[in-house]
Amino acid sequence: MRTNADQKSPIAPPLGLKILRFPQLDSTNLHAKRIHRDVPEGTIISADAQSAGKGRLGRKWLSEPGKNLMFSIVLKPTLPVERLGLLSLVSAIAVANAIREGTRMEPDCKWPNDVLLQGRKICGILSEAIFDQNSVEAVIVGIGVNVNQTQFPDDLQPTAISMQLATGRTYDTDQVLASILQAFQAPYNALLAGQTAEVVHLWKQQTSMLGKPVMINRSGVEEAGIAIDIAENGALLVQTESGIVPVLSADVTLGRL
Ligand code: BT5
Repeated sequence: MRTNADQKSPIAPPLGLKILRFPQLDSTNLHAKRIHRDVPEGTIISADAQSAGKGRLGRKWLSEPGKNLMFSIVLKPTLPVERLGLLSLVSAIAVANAIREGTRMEPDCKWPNDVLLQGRKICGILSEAIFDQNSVEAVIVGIGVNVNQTQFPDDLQPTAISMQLATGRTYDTDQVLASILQAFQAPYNALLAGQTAEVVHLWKQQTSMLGKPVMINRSGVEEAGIAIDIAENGALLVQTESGIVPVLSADVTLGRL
């Protein structure tokens, strides 16, 4: 099964030609899902505040109004469904590049959908595919980046960081967005052109988690292992007592065995 029309070019139009910016939304992903049919590929839905920011698995994304980036990219890729998971890696590569450019520090991609700085979460990514019968109509890639927030709720304070907290500088969120969109284009085109190994390679250059112990939690079932590699479909390969397990969707905790 492929997404969209097979005759489409494997080169995506430039992202962000259309940016819809809102002072407040429930969630940029929810809004993108409401309007994706009426907007071209690459449209950005951005909000200064979200009243129902979403993480994965029903979790919440909390972001101080006016300080950070919260946006969704409407993608309409021509891709085999089994490669959709690579879009999270493409997004993480783009965000990591923009954070490196802005902070001159080394970010660290954490599979499947986080970017860390100094061991703390600076970005979360929520990719959601919209299916029309048995084909994919669009993929909404939601990205939250902590840019200028310096105080987090008590339970997040030890695990969250922002660009400003890391460097002491304030950042122009529009510039950070432009930098992410620019960095998105090349790995996204590589993915559309079938160069999945290139996408995986770019992601692996920006992670420290391979070779390290991880605890994977799949639907409440925990298993310990060593993260050894990323497969060409974006799955995390984990060496466990029962062999090498390809993990396509899970929560991963670093450093426990
Ligand atoms: C994610 O989920 O990390 C995906 C977050 C995606 C947010 C963007 S914002 C724009 C777009 N519109 C949306 O509604 N969502 C997307 P997950 O891996 O489930 O992580 C969620 C967890 O991260 C929460 O349970 C908290 O522990 C933590 N968290 C919440 N807000 C955070 C923040 N600002 N910084 C760091 N950690 C945070």
